[in-house]
Amino acid sequence: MCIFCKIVKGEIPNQTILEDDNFLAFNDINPAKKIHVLIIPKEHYDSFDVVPPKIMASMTEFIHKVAAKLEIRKSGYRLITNIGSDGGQEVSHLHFHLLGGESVGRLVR
Ligand code: IU
Repeated sequence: MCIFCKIVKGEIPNQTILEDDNFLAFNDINPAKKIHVLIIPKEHYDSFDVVPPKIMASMTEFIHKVAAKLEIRKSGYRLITNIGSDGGQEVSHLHFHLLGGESVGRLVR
């Protein structure tokens, strides 16, 4: 079982920000910014590349709720998902990095 599936099952502890029946948001163990939250579907999908669009629609709603709870919708944030080896993905369970709480700078020049 993958590490994020173990987190979903409660076998590995996490600092939960928000949870519902289908999604979980928790603090990254190695934060890159003041706010660094990972948002995952509880069901396992290897990456964004294989997630059904219907799941993404409800995941979008959940991500909005996470950003609202963190009170960063006005100040802004960055949302990233890495896909596969060239994309720099280390954990093969779809996750979005939500980064904020400070300026995250420019990603592409
Ligand atoms: P990536 O997109 O797959 O490269 O990102 C994986 C992230 O998961 C990375 O930021 C790790 O710090 C984070 N992480 C975690 O929060 N808890 C864990 O048990 C493991 C990785 I393994």
